[in-house]
Amino acid sequence: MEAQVQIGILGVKFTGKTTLFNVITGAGMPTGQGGVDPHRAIGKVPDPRLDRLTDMFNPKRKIPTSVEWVDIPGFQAGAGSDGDREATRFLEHGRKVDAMAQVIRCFDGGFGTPDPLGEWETLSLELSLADLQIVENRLEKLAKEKMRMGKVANPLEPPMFERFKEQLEAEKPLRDLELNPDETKLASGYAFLTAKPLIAVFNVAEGGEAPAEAVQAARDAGAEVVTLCATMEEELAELEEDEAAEFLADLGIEEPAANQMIRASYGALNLISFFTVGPDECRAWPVRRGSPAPVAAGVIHSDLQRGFIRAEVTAYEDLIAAGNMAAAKADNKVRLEGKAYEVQDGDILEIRFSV
Ligand SMILES: Nc1nc2c(ncn2[C@@H]2O[C@H](COP(=O)(O)OP(=O)(O)OP(=O)(O)O)[C@@H](O)[C@H]2O)c(=O)[nH]1
Ligand SMILES: [Mg+2]
Repeated sequence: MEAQVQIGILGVKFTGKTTLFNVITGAGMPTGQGGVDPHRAIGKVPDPRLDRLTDMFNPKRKIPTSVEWVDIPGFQAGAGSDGDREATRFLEHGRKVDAMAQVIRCFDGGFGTPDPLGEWETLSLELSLADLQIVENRLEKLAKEKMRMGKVANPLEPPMFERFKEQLEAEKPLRDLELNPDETKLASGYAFLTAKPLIAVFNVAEGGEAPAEAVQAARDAGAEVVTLCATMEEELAELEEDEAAEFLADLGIEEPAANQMIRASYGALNLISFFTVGPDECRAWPVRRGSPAPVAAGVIHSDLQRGFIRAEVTAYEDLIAAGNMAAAKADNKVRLEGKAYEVQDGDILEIRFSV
């Protein structure tokens, strides 16, 4: 099965990326040895609401949303600027994912004094330089085009790329810029790294804390922030469920790493979940917050978007309160919504369509 969302795990060498990847996916890849190619694994997104719906409808299949995690080998500082192919490979992998999670070392582990703020700034700089190079190339091409033809094909482009250049030269990410829909479309073709949603993962020593200034820097750049201890969670994964819960509580950890990572990813990507239910399957689907019903229908199948007529919508809480779908209908909790309806987190949808 194809995952609907791809998250890249990246950062400086030896920060615990593969350890975290193993914790999240159970993939059991060797740690402490770098490598050249990324590891990939699909992780299911746990959602107690889907469990509850499955209990109610007793379907043949329960299908949670899935995320593909891509564990990208670490990079060394200064990699992007010297044009070294090997060293900049992580940038290419980064371009292909929907969001990036930067793992930052806050533990010693024999690798020397941690420098979380330094690591954060180093990656930001690498990403900015890579984007700047694309922007400058584009501006150069546009200038030539203007010289040759007397004008550029798309007059939107020169001012937009000039703005991008200014932003990047001021060491600010492109995600901070407000773009109009035409510009958004234009920019999306370039897969700019600093425009991608970002998660800062502070990998701390057992009981440790992420330094406030590094957390602030990440927040200022619009990143979601996660703090965890990857090696401890690795041990946790070997325990039985109730033992693990006790261990978590003892350590004052509210949420295991995998859930934190998924929640942060959904936050960074601005995703919500909606559900489809029935005797065959109960299934969770991701969609961008603020999406109208036909777009959500399109996540299920393009035919459903193309032929969208109406959506039957029941809020998860209403269905649970009513006890079953028939009772929810009798309570007028099953609404008929049209094309403009904005899908809400937890909505249960039944799409009426005709193609
Ligand atoms: N003390 C401590 N060690 C850790 C922690 N997380 C990872 N390590 C150790 O750090 C070493 C490197 O971990 P990896 O997960 O391989 O690091 P990586 O970021 O994938 O490294 P590259 O792929 O080479 O960039 C391993 O020996 C881990 O056991 C942690 O939270 N605390
Ligand atoms: Mg690794």
